[in-house]
Amino acid sequence: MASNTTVVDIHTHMYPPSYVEILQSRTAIPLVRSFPQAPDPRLILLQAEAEALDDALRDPAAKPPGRPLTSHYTSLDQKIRFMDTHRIDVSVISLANPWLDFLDASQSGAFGRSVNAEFSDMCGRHPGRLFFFGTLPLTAPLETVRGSIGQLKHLKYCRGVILGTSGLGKGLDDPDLLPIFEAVAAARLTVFLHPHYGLPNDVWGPRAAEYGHVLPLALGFPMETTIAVTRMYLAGVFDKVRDLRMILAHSGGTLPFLAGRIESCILHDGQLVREAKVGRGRRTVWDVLKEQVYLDAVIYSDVGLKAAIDASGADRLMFGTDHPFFPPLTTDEQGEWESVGLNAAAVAKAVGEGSVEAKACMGLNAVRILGLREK
Ligand code: 5CU
Repeated sequence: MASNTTVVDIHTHMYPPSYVEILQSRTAIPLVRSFPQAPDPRLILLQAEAEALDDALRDPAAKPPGRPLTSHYTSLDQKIRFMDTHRIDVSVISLANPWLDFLDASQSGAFGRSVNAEFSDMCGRHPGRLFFFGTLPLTAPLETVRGSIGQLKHLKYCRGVILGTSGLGKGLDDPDLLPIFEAVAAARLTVFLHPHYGLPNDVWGPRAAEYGHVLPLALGFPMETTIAVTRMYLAGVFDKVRDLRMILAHSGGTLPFLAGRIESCILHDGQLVREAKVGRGRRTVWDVLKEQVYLDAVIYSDVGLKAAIDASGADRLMFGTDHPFFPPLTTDEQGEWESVGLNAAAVAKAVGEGSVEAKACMGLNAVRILGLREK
């Protein structure tokens, strides 16, 4: 990876031990469970893993569900070691999915406060090397969520909030979410939008179990992000909250590729035209992509990355690793990860190794956009 420039990883997760404890106490997904057929406890997160979980609970010879919960998910020392191995100068860490989405309203406010404090404390142990995106207790009452935004605004190393696509349960075009977007924007916190729910299991067909996690992760996650942001756009959220700034995970899902089609469908929609929603002065999806959206560079190929750069601009792309997900399967986890190398190589191939744009995407954009040099 580039050694003569600042490298910032803005897409890198952790589950602190207090969160793992909650997952260990659960009987429904998301959960952590040990199985006799696997050496490490298993982290089972996705609805697409439910059937494999049932199989493994019934039959000790069945393949273990989910993924191994290694120290890469939970240990701060391991995060720093990973950064050192990959010559990453700064990481903006975030709680991994599904955040606090599954917690009861009576629990989520207090737990959110403590997990945000835990992230803040981890950053404080490595000043200048670690920043974080906080987590909002979206199942709690609005005043509690507002309180959490107030907390995050004053935490020295916090640079935004990580958000899933479910919002308050009805998605991100829900009018009841507007006060939260407004409060986040007013606190100058950037939203890092990340998928978790994918698409309904039946989309993957009766042979899905033969294909591992490929379909939900490669296609379900990006489509989820694409749909969530398109719904926000159609509901006018970006116009209503002009100061809202969002980083979209996985280079915006398929948004850079599909923005033209979304635009054409809007222009040719009889209902929208009749309701005068397609008039002059309308900000297009392209405008929003260039003015209110940033994209991470977690797309593993220069082809997708070029589309992302064309859509949002090389000054709005930010490198990420998705650590601790996608570890190497056949080489030492303490060595270099192929998944990280693929994303770095995609940047070099898309804009030229060592170019001004490459330095921007690998780190300088993140420093500027997230204010990583601000005291
Ligand atoms: O492998 C996976 O399931 C995941 C996940 O759940 N979240 C993520 O950010 N990347 C991969």
